[in-house]
Amino acid sequence: MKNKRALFLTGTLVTLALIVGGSQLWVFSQSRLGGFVEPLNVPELAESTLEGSVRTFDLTLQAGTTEFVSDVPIETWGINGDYLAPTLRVTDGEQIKINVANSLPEDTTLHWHGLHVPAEMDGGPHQPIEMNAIWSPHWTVSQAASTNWYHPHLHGRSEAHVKLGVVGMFIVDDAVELKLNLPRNYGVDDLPIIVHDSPIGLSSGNPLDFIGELFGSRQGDSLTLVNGQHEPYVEVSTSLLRLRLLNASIGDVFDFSFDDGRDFSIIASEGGLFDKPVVENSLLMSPGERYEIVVAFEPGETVRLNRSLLDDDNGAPADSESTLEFRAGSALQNLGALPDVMVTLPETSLDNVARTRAFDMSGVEINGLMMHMDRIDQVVHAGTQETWSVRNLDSRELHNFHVHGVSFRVLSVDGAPPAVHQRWDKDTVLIPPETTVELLVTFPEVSSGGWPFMFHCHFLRHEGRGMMGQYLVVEPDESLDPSNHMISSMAHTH
Ligand SMILES: [Cu+2]
Repeated sequence: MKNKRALFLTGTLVTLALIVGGSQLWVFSQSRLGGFVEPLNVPELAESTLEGSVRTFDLTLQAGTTEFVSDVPIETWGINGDYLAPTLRVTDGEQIKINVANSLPEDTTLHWHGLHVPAEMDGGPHQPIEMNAIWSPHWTVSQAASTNWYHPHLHGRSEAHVKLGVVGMFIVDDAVELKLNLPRNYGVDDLPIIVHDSPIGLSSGNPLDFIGELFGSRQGDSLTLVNGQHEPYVEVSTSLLRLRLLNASIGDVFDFSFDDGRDFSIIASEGGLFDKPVVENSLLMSPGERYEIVVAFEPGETVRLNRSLLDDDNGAPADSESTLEFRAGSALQNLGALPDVMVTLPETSLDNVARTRAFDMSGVEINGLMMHMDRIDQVVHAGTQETWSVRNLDSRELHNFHVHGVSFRVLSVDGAPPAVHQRWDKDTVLIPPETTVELLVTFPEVSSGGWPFMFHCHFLRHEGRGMMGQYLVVEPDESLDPSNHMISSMAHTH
């Protein structure tokens, strides 16, 4: 099925005729893609069936094509479709099973980023799904209402598979969130906002980049897409809009703000709702991070969400551009005011810290090592807390740090308290050059059964080249010495 997702052409037209291979004639006109003429695509909620008390989802990973420019099909990958994936939505306490069929032309995996799952169900590099195979992880959802996501995590191939489009959102609901006066009408006043890269270099400025990419002759710049579109718009029908922001890019750090500089309320980070909304007018997000924000609108106004890119080399703000336009209707349904207090969260306490560990990130190494599938790097005891001190030793390169299977709290950034919106439960944190971030990590109550969890930089180019390590969660009476926990036999059985 052809997947129409045309990016509209605006501005000065440049008409190009290319003769390819002496026979095929390509003609198209373009100068700049986008232009806020296409309504925002909202990923569908994934359907599920009840098998007894188990909510079961069926996902098929598949290759297809998408027309980012009319009549120019580009190879994309998706789940239950040609590009991107449906939104999974589950409730705290429920038993779920996800049948993942791999119809892609390669082995892959599917990792539930942010979900607190048994290590065996995590979908990391040790749970490959071979071509034409079906993998069926299952677990009981046990975490607060939160915005999570899912994407491939095959060692060395995450970047390619994510860039081709295998990215979906994974929302957890719970009884506490349900009682609060928050927008939660999916697709109306509660929108998934997946910000990511175009699958190829759909250069926004130079048609030659785009054409070159089509024929594999050069690497153009990626465009920033929202839910798979460049510069779409949204019609707003309510006084408040909840945006579940996900930075699903392979290596961009976005600084989000609105073009009129308006304030918005940040209500949640990766681990769930804050105690109370935090008002800001900009928000920095590195790959893998999620924040939920609520924005207020006046009838009839038009506002754009802008993003600046932080330069990968030195962390300095680079170009700023609008990514999504909001058009408020002439009459808006009044959703009232956000609650002053949302949830009660345990204060951060260092009373029970069992151990402190240090992680030095540099180049594509952590503690001087690159990822090895058979090597356990760290062993922790189930149910304990540790402080992990993560240092970016590089003087120019940005990194970040993601830990599978857990949430953590950011204790400090170079010794200073983190920003207010960074102080609650997270699973991914930006680490600027020559900066140390101290984390309080709370490990699962049960051992990981010999299956490792990953910790890694979520700039996928770094991760894929080796900037990842593995930790095991073991019983309290087991050794913390990694050399006592060889996994070479397990790594090849699945
Ligand atoms: Cu990195």
